[in-house]
Amino acid sequence: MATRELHGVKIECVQGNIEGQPDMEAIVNAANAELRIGGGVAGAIHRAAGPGLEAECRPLAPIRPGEAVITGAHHLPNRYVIHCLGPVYGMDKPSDRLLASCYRNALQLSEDNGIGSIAFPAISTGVFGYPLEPAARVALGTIFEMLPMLSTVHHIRIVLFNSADIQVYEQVLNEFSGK
Ligand code: AR6
Repeated sequence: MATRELHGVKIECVQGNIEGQPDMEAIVNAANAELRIGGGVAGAIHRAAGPGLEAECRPLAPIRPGEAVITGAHHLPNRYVIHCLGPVYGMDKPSDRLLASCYRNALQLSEDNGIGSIAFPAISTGVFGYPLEPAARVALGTIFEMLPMLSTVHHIRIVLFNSADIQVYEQVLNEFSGK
């Protein structure tokens, strides 16, 4: 686990499961355009939330790459789920700008809803094929850029599924925070 505190915001990278973060007010879904159950992060979140989540999502779909929408969390222990559609790497272009929009829009929705804590997965780095290190640079770079603008969000967590992934994020976090 790596933790930094900057502009009064705690930023941490942890290994774990996105649907097992009960202390976070919001969790982010690496969604599909239709906001349906799917695999990976979306599958884990929808299974844990129950069918009410898909029902709430239906009128909000479809969304475009880079966009984010917010719903309740149903049977999850959190208060909100923020659904982001990441870019399919090499197909939805420019992929870096679209991926940055996901993080920016999710943080903006958090501010608009008075959310204090938010956990992100590594959006687009699974089925959507975004290479991990460039994705980590976009994710953390966008989060760092937003820090001075945040007032309600005071805790940001990135949840990585496996130990190789967390090493990459820790290295990028160290670089960005000058350690
Ligand atoms: N908790 C945290 N991270 C996870 C989990 C989990 N439970 N499961 C996978 N990861 P992905 P994408 C990691 O494929 O690339 C879906 O089927 C995974 O190792 O979930 O944005 C949707 O329906 C990877 O590093 O999201 C969409 O169609 C990262 O989370 C499509 O896949 C993202 O993997 C979205 O693709």
